[in-house]
Amino acid sequence: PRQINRWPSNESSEPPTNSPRVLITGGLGQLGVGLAEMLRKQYGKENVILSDIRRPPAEVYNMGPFVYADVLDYKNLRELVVNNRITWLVHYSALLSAIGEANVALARTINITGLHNVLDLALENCLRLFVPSTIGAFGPSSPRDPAPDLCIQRPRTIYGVSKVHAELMGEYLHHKYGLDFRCLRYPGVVSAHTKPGGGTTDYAVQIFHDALSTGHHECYLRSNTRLPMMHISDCHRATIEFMQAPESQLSLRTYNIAAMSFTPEEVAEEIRKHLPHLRVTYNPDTIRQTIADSWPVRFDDSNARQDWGWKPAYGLSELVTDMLASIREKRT
Ligand code: AKB
Repeated sequence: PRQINRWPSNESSEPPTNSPRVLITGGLGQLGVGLAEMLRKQYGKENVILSDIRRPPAEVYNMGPFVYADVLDYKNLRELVVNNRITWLVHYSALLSAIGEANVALARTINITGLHNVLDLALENCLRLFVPSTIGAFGPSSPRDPAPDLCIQRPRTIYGVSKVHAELMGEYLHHKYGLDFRCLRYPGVVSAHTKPGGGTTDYAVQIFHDALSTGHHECYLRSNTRLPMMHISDCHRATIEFMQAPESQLSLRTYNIAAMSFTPEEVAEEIRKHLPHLRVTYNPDTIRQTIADSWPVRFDDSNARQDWGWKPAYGLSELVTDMLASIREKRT
């Protein structure tokens, strides 16, 4: 680490103001804008800064503060944290599973070097640091149904390897220096307003758009490939509730969170209750099918439920109803 500033060991080491000052990296991916929106409702618009290396659409500028931040540029990050009195850092910048396999060197740089930068920054500035992990942090030798929080993790993707590395580095720095590191393993996240980019679970978003546009979805996974999934608002709520949980309630620093598991055929069947003419054809692609086959089909999230009260609101039927309504609303 570049510099370590130790935390006082008691819980009075909360941020100095009532409201945290939050910086979100990789803010223009699938999750950043929605999380910022939810955090801003609780903590005020000015206390949540979204960042990315891309220029955002006008509506993102209008929603609240947006800044340029490159996770590979330590000085840029440090300047942002210091100048804006940041106390919480949400690190969403990463290359996902499928795109990572096509760009291994870049994935290694963004997902590992970028992580080292935010870990150092968090240590130096006593930040509470949230880093998402994923079902992708498990591999073919992990228990699949369900995968518990603690078990064998030998992922076969650079994305998975980088996420196991993140879990271990964060936990190590927590135990050695008291870093307030918090990590949730997300399932595939299903959202209407933002598209995922380069993941193995992306079909679970695309199928809704196809159902409402052409009525035909060509799926790159086999019909019976079961994966853990979650509605985006549950994902945001889990993240915020976990960030707000008192340290004394956390028996772990990395938790699985679950909501539902489904196969392409099951989600298609549920969509057909609203759109009976949906046609799905299956054309599995080797890379994504192999990745999906190595991931858990279900998460055991009993520790998250017990320690800090995690409970999802959306099951499959609620998710499908909401997705179709939200996409329709956006199109009109
Ligand atoms: C991906 O498919 O790569 C991501 C994930 C499950 O982490 N959505």
